[in-house]
Amino acid sequence: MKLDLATINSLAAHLEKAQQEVRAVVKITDQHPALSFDDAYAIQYAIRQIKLAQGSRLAGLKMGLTSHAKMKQMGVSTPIYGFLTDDTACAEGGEIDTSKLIHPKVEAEIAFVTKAPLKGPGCHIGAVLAATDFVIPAVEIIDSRYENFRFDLPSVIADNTSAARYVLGGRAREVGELDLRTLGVVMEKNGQIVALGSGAAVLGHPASSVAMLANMLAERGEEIPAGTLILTGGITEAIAVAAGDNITVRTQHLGSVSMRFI
Ligand code: OOG
Ligand code: MG
Repeated sequence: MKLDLATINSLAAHLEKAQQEVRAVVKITDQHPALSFDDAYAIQYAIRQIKLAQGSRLAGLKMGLTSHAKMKQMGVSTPIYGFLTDDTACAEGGEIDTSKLIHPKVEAEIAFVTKAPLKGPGCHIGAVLAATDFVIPAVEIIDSRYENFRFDLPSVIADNTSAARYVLGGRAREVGELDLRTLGVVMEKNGQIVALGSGAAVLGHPASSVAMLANMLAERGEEIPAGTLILTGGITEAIAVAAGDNITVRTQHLGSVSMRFI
């Protein structure tokens, strides 16, 4: 299906309003069952335009559903991408206000920052590693705007892949010193280990998530510019959080990222 521009803009405004009002809505494919991936990304780009017009700045890009743990949890099998804005960055060791979120969940991720542009098609791990300035551990706080966190792929793409907040922390390192596949990650909630995994959970190697992003963007004639922050996707399943919870993610060789939900 190819939605007309007015429908794309009104669905974008609808999802943006749900986020502003901290209110879950029915997934948009209930009303538009034939929504295509192209339509869904068009809605996501329209949300991006709304946010930029409101004064937010683009802070980076994200991949989602890149690990089997995440795909299994959400019942889908294709990675997707979205965008991050500067006003959703939260301080390491800081507090995150749950009253502004619907039903937040946390994900342990490895983030990349590029030093050269990456362009598909044909982008591969080698090109990504050569273009990487540094990697840094991250926690993404996702918050689907859909009731019960239930969606299909077109709905979640339109909803900017549930992006809500993110925290960078720990220690930035050059990739040459690290084996990102065997890098261990442990997530603790209130001192208890709730999830663990290693970098290979993300498409075999987190850099392949960045390569896939470059190749997906190429389909729209876009590239990843130098200096882009990219969250490569949750290594483990996402963990629900509520006010009072403390989260710490410890990533081997990269230190820890912590936050408290209030
Ligand atoms: C979609 C976003 C998934 C990740 O890291 O896999 C994501 C969702 O599960 O709500 O950000
Ligand atoms: Mg994520």
